[in-house]
Amino acid sequence: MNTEKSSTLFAEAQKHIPGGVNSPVRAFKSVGRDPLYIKSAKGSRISDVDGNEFIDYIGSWGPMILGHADERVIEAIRETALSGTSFGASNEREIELAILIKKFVPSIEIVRMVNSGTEATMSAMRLARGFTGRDKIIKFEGCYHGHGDAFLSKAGSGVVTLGLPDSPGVTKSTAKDTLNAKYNDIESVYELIEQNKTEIAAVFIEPVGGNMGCVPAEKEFLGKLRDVCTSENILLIFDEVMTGFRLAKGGAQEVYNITPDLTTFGKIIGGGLPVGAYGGREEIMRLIAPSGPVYQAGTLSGNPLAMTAGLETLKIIDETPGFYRQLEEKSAYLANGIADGLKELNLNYTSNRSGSMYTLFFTGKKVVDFDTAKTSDTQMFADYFGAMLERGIYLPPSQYEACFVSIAHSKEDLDKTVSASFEALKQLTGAN
Ligand code: KE4
Repeated sequence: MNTEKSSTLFAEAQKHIPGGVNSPVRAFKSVGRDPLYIKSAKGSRISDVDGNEFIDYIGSWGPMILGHADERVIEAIRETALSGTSFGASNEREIELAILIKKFVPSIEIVRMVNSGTEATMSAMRLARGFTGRDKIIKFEGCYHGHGDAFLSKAGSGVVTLGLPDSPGVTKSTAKDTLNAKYNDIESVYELIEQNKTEIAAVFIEPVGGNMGCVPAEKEFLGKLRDVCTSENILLIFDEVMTGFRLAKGGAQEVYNITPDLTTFGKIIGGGLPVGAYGGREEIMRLIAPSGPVYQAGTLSGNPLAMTAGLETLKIIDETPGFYRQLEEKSAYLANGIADGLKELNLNYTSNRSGSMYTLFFTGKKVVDFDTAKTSDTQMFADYFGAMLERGIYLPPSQYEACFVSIAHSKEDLDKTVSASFEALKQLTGAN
């Protein structure tokens, strides 16, 4: 496969941009290749500057649940842009999107728009500290909540992909207020609460982990987490930046039927433009300025262009009969097809799936947390990534990321992916 233009661009980019990229995990570092430069995308397909076309399972890391460049979303953005992109003043689309988010996610009584998932989690953390008067937070090893200082300890996504120890630049005083528990291990949470009695403001969790690869929370674990947060007056915050509007209309909290106190969103609610949001119980959200003393602000928050893209995306989801059933059927078809190939080749690699989030782990262990995810053979993953790319399948360039299936992925796409996976694994393992 010719990727000369991408490599030339990457060499140039490295003269001007840190590592040549504006987000680390895009650098393809852990898969030992130069990143591809993408020229265009449509539906399930993405094309690079060398004219190679791929079936895309990154989907901009989650936002493109409708597939790329959905005509209805593009038309809505185009039309809105003609009337201005950002006013730094209120516009009615902010109200429409807030109402639609509340319709989809009943636990949201009040919601604030921001411009990224990182902003959403940082703001939710400040709010939790303001509401409880407590300083510490519990997060889980392997979860990633954006690059806010407090969250960059034992984090997933690009942090673990690049093998970075907890990031330099985070002060000791900040780090001491972040406690790490083990995912799916309620005893590790009880222990931290016991050791830090009445000092913990919130527990942050990805209800389905997507940043150590796809690792769903066990229902009993999440239920016990809810109970202990309630009894200890600790806010339970679901980081649904990735799972929100992906796993169900109401996200993971609908799938698990568990109500958090606050929820953070991103990705899909921006429809491909930069948007994040956080929201939840009115008595908590009312503390946010200007209705309360906890300050948070943003020049482009709620801008009409981004609101339009998110609104149009959620409206299409809302108006498409059986949207999530179709997504589930496509995702199950893909995962089962790949699993059948593993069986036929007598390979005991494991995989996890939650709705349209899926990861094939190159380990024989059941992956239930960060430690078991890290038993994966990342070199084998890198080889598989390359073999799939050569066969026209564009996977997230890290063992510790999730694949995303969109409603635009056709049966032909899925069949091509399943056979590419079988051929790639056969080639790499020499299995018959
Ligand atoms: P952003 O600031 O990247 O919009 O969102 C941060 C974030 C927060 N919470 C969760 C659960 C997330 O998955 C993310 C961001 N996800 C990664 C992909 N694993 C973004 C990709 C990237 O860093 O380039």
